[in-house]
Amino acid sequence: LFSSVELAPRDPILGLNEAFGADARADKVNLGVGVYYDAKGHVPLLRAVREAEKARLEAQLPRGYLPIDGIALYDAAVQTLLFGATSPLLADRRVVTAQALGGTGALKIGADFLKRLSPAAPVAISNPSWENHRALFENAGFTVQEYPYYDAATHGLNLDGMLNALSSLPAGAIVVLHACCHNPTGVDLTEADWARVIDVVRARGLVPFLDIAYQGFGDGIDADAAAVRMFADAGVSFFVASSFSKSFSLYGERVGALSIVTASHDEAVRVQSQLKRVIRTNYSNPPTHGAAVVSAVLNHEGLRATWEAELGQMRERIRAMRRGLVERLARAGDFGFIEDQRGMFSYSGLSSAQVDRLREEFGIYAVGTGRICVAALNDGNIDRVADAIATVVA
Ligand code: PLP
Ligand code: TYF
Repeated sequence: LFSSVELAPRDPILGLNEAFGADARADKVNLGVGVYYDAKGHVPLLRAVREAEKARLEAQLPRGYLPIDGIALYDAAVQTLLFGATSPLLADRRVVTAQALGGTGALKIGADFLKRLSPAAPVAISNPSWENHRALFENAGFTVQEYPYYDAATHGLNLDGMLNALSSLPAGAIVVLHACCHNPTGVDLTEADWARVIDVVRARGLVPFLDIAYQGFGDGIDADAAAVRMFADAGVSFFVASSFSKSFSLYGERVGALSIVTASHDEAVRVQSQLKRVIRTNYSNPPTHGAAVVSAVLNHEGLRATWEAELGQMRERIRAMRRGLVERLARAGDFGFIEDQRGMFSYSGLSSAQVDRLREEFGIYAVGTGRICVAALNDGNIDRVADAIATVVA
């Protein structure tokens, strides 16, 4: 049966993790995978999470099935975080939200749903994008193309290239957009840039699919949702895949959501019924623990304040590391763009040969494209990392 099965290539990022694990050097540094580490180099267990988990454990709850679209209070909390508590879309009940298996699971059920709705639509993702975007939409049966995004010469956004490409897409094309903290570049659109993208989306009749996996890691919870809220105000129908993997440090619990903005409550009811059908045939219903914890935190004033403070500390620590790296690299060149980039990642501009040298000579692991996870830097490794980068770019 399996004699002709070929060996699949490793995920370039998760494969790097395996190589890092096997490296015996004590001073190795993993700047590969997109995970937030605290100042001591550990994946944090947030205090808000710990307190909510303790209460849940003590309550000794039964383990029944959740509804197909998850915990209702969780879905409502997701909507408030994304669209804002006073959004008229929520008052009009035009948004359908389903708890999903992380941001990845949200993209997957969104892609499957769209395939039923618009089977022939092309999908456009940014160049570059998170590797899984292409794979997820191709696996759902779509043809995936790219729109220009990153400008290597300026380490910034190629807005004209992006707008031109979007303007030439056919009506109904699906456009995957990183709402904030772009993975892998760290380069985001300004609100003025978003306004221009929204103009094209409206004029061409495109279908926006926003991916927001790092809300709160850029400039704050509300500031990072600016694009989502601008699309909401624009009166278009669109999709949002969101994740709490990073913002709650709950990677392995698989906590995310898909939200679909529709034109009316009547539409929302019909869309919800079809989305539930997609979920049923994928995994019946989602797991309880992670979403129950997030819901308990977001719906409790004290725990929510604790979480917001902890998220703020993570955000500020990343920004301090960006600043620290730029300062330490000043002798090797102008790396000021690293401080302008947002979220966990930076496209450092390092070549694949320089990334190889970092790994082989210094035990510092980065993605071959030059992407580094700034959230893996700390006071104990930043000098070594800066020295090593200065050496390989010299
Ligand atoms: N989308 C982007 C852009 C990401 O970087 C990630 C990160 O893993 C995800 C989605 C998926 O997140 P999750 O781990 O919640 O599936
Ligand atoms: O880009 C990253 O590093 C994170 C983690 O297949 C990740 O988004 C990487 C690859 C993958 C799943 C998650």
